[in-house]
Amino acid sequence: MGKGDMDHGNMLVAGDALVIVDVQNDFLPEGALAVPNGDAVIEPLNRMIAHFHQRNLPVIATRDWHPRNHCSFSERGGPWPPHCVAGTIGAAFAEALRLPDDTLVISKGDDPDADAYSGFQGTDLDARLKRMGVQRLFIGGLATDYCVLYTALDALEAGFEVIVLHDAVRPVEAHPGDGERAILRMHEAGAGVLSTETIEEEMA
Ligand code: VGL
Ligand code: ZN
Repeated sequence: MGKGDMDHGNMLVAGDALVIVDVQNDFLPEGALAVPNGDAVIEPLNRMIAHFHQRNLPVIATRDWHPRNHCSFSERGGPWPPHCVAGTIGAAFAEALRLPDDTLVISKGDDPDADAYSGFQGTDLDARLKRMGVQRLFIGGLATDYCVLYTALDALEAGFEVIVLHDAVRPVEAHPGDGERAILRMHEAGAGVLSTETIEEEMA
């Protein structure tokens, strides 16, 4: 069985963890950096959160957590409007996202002079996951073509198996097709790509 063509008969077992990427108000419709239909990820993610929580498997939530003068903001010549400034409502997790109380929250992008799309960049996520015995990550959230993409690629690089939750991600699509290209890149790098419904059908 090649990497990426995993056995679906072992869904949600010890060693699995759910990683929810940047489901924050600023990335939802009406937010400062709205991802089209970004709120559509919440319902499938809430279902996955419930499945992981029921099985006592770890739930991790990353958040974009920028200082006001972050280098990715347009006023500093960066590509984005100001967004997810640490401590603001825009940086808060979506109200409708039902994160368990023991969710491991990973903040990233807090260095004013470095962009950090990946939840592994400048954080202790790798070490913490390995200490918890995590081997496989189920990844969903925002945005497919930035933080989900780089988090998944770094996870593979760090030796984790990765399954991207296809119906629980949405792209910014600064360029049309970026979302599907990102899915393809993750798949080519070794990630499995599955819908949450397929996972539910395959669950023990
Ligand atoms: C993101 C753009 C800028 C993301 C973060 O979470 O995908 N995108 N900062
Ligand atoms: Zn950002």
